[in-house]
Amino acid sequence: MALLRSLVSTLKKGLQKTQAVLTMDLRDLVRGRVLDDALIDEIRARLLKGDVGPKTTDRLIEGLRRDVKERKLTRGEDAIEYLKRELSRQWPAEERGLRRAASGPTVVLVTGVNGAGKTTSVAKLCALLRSQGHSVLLAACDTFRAGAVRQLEIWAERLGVSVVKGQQGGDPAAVAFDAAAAAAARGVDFLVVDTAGRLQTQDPLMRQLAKIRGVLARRIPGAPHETLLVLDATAGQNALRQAEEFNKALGAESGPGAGLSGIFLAKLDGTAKGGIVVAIHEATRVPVKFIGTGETPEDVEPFDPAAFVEALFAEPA
Ligand SMILES: Nc1nc2c(ncn2[C@@H]2O[C@H](COP(=O)(O)OP(=O)(O)O)[C@@H](O)[C@H]2O)c(=O)[nH]1
Ligand SMILES: [Mg+2]
Repeated sequence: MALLRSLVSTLKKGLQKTQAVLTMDLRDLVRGRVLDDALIDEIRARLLKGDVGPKTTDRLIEGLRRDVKERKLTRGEDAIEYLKRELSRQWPAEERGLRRAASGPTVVLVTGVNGAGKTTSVAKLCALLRSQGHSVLLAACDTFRAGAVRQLEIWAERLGVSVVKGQQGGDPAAVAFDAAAAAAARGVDFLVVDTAGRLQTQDPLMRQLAKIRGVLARRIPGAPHETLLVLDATAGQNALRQAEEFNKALGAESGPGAGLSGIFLAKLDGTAKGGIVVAIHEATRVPVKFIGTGETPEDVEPFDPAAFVEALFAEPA
């Protein structure tokens, strides 16, 4: 419980803006009122404003109306308890930790659009894994943007890990190949692969990503064990669309093991729309595995739905 409490307090920091809009608002809204149709309509508007998304919002509101009709809920405050309960239930006990290789290095491939927070999130994953006692090697596969390799190297120096890199403008798949070979030869626990920003609609770049995956798989059986999409939480419904489309472009429909295996939701500290976590999960079923709450490698948390919902609806301090 102490762990949960400390998680909740870190999350509360990251979710302050969301709380300001979604929760504090919601608590003020319902205080002392009867839970009638008019109030339910207002709650609905607040959920949409918090980016919980139309689909989830409709499901929640429908259930709320049903329970009110059956007289299970009567007071405005009951609505908060109901929403907390329903949102926690939305996440079954699915695997939210990193998938691991049965033997040899576990390969984590990180993708997403430009500026989403990929490189920073790679540093965060690295810091988290190092703090758990794992050895980590990084691959600088963003050969496109000038300064991208250097940015990763600076974090790597601070975190005390090595980076495999190539030529600026070179083939990122070649870097991936070298990195996989180095990871296998050195017997590291994790290889984390940073990549260039791409849009899910840019076919050549999506093919390049598929090529990187293929190269990793040839060198290390089962790799990449994780394909994480980094999303900018401040992008709201755009983030949701990216999740859906990257997942599809990576072959989610072609069977288990394809598609995305998880989401790293960055910049949760900068958004009033933390409800997007709920919407993304409902739309894609891809688990949010990590959240980013700041600009340093320490600003990362494994995603914990119970703590998340608790923080979302916590009374302001
Ligand atoms: N506030 C905040 N800023 C972040 C977070 N993650 C990344 N950033 C910032 O977002 C910007 C882009 O990050 P970067 O990792 O270079 O994105 P990339 O282009 O996807 O590799 C940088 O200014 C980062 O410091 C986060 O969780 N919170
Ligand atoms: Mg980058």
